[in-house]
Order: sequence, then structure tokens, then C-alpha cells
Amino acid sequence: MSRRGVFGLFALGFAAFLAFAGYAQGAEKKEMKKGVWFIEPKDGAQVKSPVKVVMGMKGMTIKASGKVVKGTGHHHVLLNQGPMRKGKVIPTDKIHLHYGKGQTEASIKLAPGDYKLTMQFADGLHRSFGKRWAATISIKVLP
Ligand SMILES: [Cu+2]
Repeated sequence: MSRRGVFGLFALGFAAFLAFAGYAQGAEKKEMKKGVWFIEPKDGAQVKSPVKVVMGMKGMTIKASGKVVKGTGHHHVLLNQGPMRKGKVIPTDKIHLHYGKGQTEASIKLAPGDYKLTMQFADGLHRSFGKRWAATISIKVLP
């Protein structure tokens, strides 16, 4: 192959690489969107109790509760409620579940019926990060 041919081939390969890199970066950006989401269960799922909940999060660091460290927090699951206003302290009761050890998985006992589950991320003193850090799904717990 001539020198020019080799160079042409190289240039073509490089262009393809750039195109792929651009595509990969776009895909990564989409995936890197900050927030929380339910890995399990899926929205609309019909499940049995205890319900296995797997919590996804991107853009902060998970840390056990106790003190406030910027950019960190822990998960909560709120039963039959929406997201909590930013800055509001999440109560601790039967419908506000805290995962203050830094858990990303939970097993929740629920009586049969329809539920709205809201995952809410909050700081070390349980102060909600607001709607931007919340996700809500509906599930049905089967008898
Ligand atoms: Cu909490």
C-alpha cells in the first residue's frame, strides 16, 4: 500500500474513532444524570411481601446518617406519599423509612394492596434534598 493509502486508512479510522467517542460520551452523559431511581421494583410491578427494594443513585455519595457532609446523604422510602420539600426533615415512623446506615437495598413488609413508593434522598440530618432527588413508582402487593 502507498504511503498515502496508509495515511488515508489511518485518517478514516481516526474519524470513526472520534464518531464513536462522541457517541459514547453522549450515552454516558445521559446515564450520568443526577438523581435517584428504583432499580427494583419497576413501576407498575406486582410483587409479594416482603418487597425487595433496590435503590439507585448518581451524583452524590452515600453516607451513614449522623452529621451533614456536603454532597452526601442516605436513602428513604416514603409510603403513599410524594417527594418531600427541600430542607424538610423526614420524620421517622411507619410510612417514612430511613436507610441511615447507608443501605441501598431494603426488604419492606407490606400488606396486600396498591402502594405509591417514593424514594427520597436526604442529608445526614434527614433533611430532604427535594423533588430533584426523589423518584416515585406505583406497585401492587399481591396477597
Ligand atoms: Cu434519614
